Parts: sequence; structure tokens; C-alpha cells
Amino acid sequence: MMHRVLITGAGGGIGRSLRETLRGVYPILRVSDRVPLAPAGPEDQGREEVDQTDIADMAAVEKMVAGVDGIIHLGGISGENSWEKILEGNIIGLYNVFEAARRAGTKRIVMATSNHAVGFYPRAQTIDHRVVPRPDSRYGVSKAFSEALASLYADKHGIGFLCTRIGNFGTKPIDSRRLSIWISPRDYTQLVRIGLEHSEIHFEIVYGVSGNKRSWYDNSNAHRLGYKPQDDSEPYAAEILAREAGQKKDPIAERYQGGTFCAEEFTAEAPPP
Ligand code: 15L
Repeated sequence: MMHRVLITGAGGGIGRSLRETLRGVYPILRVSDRVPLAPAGPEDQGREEVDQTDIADMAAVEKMVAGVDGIIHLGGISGENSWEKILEGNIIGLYNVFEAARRAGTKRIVMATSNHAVGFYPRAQTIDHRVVPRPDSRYGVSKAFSEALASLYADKHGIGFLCTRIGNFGTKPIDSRRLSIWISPRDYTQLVRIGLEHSEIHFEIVYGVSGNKRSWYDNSNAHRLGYKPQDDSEPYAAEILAREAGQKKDPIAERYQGGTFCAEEFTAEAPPP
């Protein structure tokens, strides 16, 4: 039973959206970020607790997770960055959240991993949740690490994990690459609720994508857990493709699922297989 649910990284785009869509779903929603958040809303719409924590600070993280039944972990760095920043937010910060959750007896974590953990798979290939990671960036490596750490904490400590490899979250797809990886707010809310409420989650990886006709993913693991996406990027396709027609594109970015994350800092002499 989820009584108090914590959202880390609640000041980011996905966090702000979930704060709205999960309002009143659980008796108490605790929202946290390292930057100040909007104050708690009126209690009659669902009780909120507002917290400010830097996840690199273990003592603060222990206070943040106290009394929490489930965590939606969105905190950390959400794109490519320097190794120092990735290390602080996505390796040390991530470890602090999982370890503090273990000490506090938290039973469920929904983790925002990313398509960039597997970004070097070619677009011509359909991949499922069982492929080995092919990170396309330091950020992608940190997301593969998050899946490995989640697996450890599931097997060794019995915390149930739903790792959602998010494609691109937004109210609509923003370009042709995102036609394949887009997820709408209502579909992501549905996945998060499966992660928190499904009775039999040990360690699962799913793709955080809507039911896109152009998807590069076999998301059967999400469907097995009950996910029924309501949205598809297809109605946006004609307009986006017409807008991009004739645009010059980077061949590495175009060849791989991770797009520009693959092309940035690329120095190999030939494209990988
Ligand atoms: C991600 O993982 C990022 O958090 C987001 O900002 C986008 O870059 C997204 O991937 C994407 O691939 O579009």
C-alpha cells in the first residue's frame, strides 16, 4: 500500500507534470528537488510535503526518504554533461537514494533511466528490455549504472524496481526522432503507477514510450505488466516530416537511436555496427 510517495527531481519537466497527475492518487505526495519548489497546494486536492535536498548529500537524503513507501526517482542530471557533474548527480546521488531507501525500508522505486542507456543500437533494429546496454554518452553510462544498481538492490535487498527507459517526455513529439520515442504525460503516469502499485515487481526494465507506430522498441515487458498506452505520435508525423524535409542531417545521429548524443564527441573512424 502506497501511503506516502516521494518524487525526486520534482522541479524538472517530468517531475512537475507527475506532481499534477499524481495529486490525490496517494494520500501523501512528498516532492523534492535541490532547487526550491512551489509550496504545497491546498490539502483538499491531496496532501503534499515539499522538501529541498541535494541528493549528493547522504545525511539530507536520509531525511528526504524517511517514512516513504515508494519513490519515483527523477533527480540527477538529465542529459549529457561533464564527468564531474554526472558522477555527483547520477552515480553518487543515485547510490545515496537507493542506499537511504534500503536503510529506511522503502519497498518500491520507479527509476527514470533513459533511451540513452541503449542509444548506440541502430534505428534499423528493434530492441527489447533484454538487450545489453550500448550507452551513447557519459549520461547514458550513468543510466546503465542505475539499472545495474537497481538490479543489485532488488536481488540483495528486496526493493522492487521498475526501470523506465524514457524516450522523450512531452505533450507532443518535437521532431522525427521523437516520433519513435515520444511518451505523453498520461502514458508516463500510467507506467509510474504500474511501477508503484503492481503486486509482483522485482526488477523490471520497460521502455517509457507511448504506443508509437514508429517505435524502435519491443515494449512487450511493459504490456505484460499491464501497460496500455493511450497515445501514438503518428498524428504528428506528416507535419514534422514535412518541416524536416531537405534539412541537412548528421549521418551518425541519424543512424542510431540516441541521435545527437551518439554524434557528439564522436571520433571513431567508422560507424559502429
Ligand atoms: C533523455 O534521456 C533526456 O533526459 C531528455 O532531455 C532528452 O534528451 C531525451 O533523452 C531524448 O533522447 O530525446
